[in-house]
Amino acid sequence: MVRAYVALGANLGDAAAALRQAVQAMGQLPLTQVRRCSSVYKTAPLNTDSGEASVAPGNDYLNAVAELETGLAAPDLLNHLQQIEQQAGRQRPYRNAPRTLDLDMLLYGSARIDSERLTVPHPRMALRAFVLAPLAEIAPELVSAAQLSAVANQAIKRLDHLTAPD
Ligand code: A4P
Ligand code: MG
Repeated sequence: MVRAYVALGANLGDAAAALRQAVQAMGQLPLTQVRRCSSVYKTAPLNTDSGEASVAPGNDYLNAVAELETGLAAPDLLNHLQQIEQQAGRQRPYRNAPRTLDLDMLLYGSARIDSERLTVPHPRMALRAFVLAPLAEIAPELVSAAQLSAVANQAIKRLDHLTAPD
């Protein structure tokens, strides 16, 4: 079994419901349990395409991070995450488009993966308070104080807790 971390994001439709349903759906994947979920954070839309973070136009996001324990291989887990995105009505009209649900694999154990479909650790995670803050909440050993202070200027607001399904 491998411990994997998934970032959840949504800024279209009922984002809170989409995050809750995604946690439930991840808990029903084969060989997979949801071990922990962070709080939900309300975050300004961010563009990190240039390698630096800047606020982008669009609705605020809800973001969270979940810890999974999984026996799925990383490419299989990615397939399942993409199926859950599809079930949430995800469309991809253009890069960084508003989305009903985005599920990004942040970490898959200590694996380093660089294939056409999958890069792990997620290459933009260190630029994003909306990833680092919820990750630090459930796995403080994975995020350094220096990393958190590097994104401390990004506006994020902690809301309620997401609950792992029984
Ligand atoms: N892919 C490669 N590595 C991974 C990985 N570790 N996890 C590939 C998931 N997918 C990975 O993703 C495009 C392709 O990346 C996939 O087909 C997969 O094979 P996508 O979700 O279809 O497209 P996207 O959303 O345009 O790209 P991506 O990478 O999810 O976008 P980003 O960079 O994650 O940015 N601001 C706030 N406040 N909150 C957000 O959640 N999200 C984004 C999306 C921008 N700004 C945001 C937020
Ligand atoms: Mg994505």
